[in-house]
Amino acid sequence: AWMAVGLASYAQTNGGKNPISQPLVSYIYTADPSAHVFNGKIYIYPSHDIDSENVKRDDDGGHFAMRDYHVLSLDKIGGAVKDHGVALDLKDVPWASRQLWAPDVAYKNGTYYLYFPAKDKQDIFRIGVATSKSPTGPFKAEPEPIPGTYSIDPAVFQDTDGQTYLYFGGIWGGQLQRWDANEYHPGGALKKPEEVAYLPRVVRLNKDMKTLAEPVRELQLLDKNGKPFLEKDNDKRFFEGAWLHRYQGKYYFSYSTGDTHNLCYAISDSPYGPFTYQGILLKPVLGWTTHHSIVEVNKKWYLFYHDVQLSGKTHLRNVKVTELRYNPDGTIQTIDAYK
Ligand code: FUB
Repeated sequence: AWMAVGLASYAQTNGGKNPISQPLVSYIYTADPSAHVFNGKIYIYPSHDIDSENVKRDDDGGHFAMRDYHVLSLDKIGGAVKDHGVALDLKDVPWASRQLWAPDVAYKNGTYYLYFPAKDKQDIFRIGVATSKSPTGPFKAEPEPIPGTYSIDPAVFQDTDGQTYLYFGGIWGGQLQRWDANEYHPGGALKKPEEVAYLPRVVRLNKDMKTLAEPVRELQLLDKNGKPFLEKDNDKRFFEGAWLHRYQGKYYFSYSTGDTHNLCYAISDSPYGPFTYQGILLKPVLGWTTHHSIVEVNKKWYLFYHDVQLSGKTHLRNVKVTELRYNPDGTIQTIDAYK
């Protein structure tokens, strides 16, 4: 069963200028939209934000206390949005204790795989997987997280040769600073301004889609001179929210810079990188976080993201979509969501 959300359109006009995106759903709060097209239909896998006024605020995003996932679907961009109800509940994830953060989904051989981060019983972020025969769930979680995974924000990319890659990581509340060479160091600190910034992670999945095929690697993210970013380059360095898409044979890695609120992107000839920084794809939006996905629908490209237009509160977000345009040389035109 699904509920019609009943939003007439995704965009309103700005005095005859470009369309300004409107929240896709307004009766629940949603964030971190991972969008996919399955069988010609658009499915969005967002976080489901809840009012957590009674959850103690900490510096690690503890008030992002999400407890379930809902799947949204649309027949076309601008069409009515359906909410398919609870697809996975925290209480049905045997290993998890709290904070169902940004998920993603992949399809293979008749099964949909939902990848999601949550804190385990030791309060360490891990990445789990849950499966369903339907893109809208309900999903059944595996009893344990994917062995060898850590931190947050899984994004799954399936290449044209059939290989599947998992991108993940997030610093600060996402705990990436606690992991060095895939080993856990509880005291791991954020980098100092002159130090080389933390790097996102990439790993190939096995054909079973539930286990890692190799040790997790650091994804090399370099500036145009081939140099890694320092922590003080925080308007460009990786913070969280990885996404990978392919366009005209090149691999595009995009991500959030967190405390400076940009979405940036980098290009490579390989899904493993090294990726060369290109620029900003989305300027800062209302709220502290934004988190995105990029997907092709009927030969046009779209950016799904969130802001806090409806609530004005950083932890109560709403997902949106806007068109993404490439230049002839393959670079992406920077989006200002409010112009
Ligand atoms: O939604 C919780 C966290 O906030 C996500 O995992 C991050 O990417 C940020 O959007």
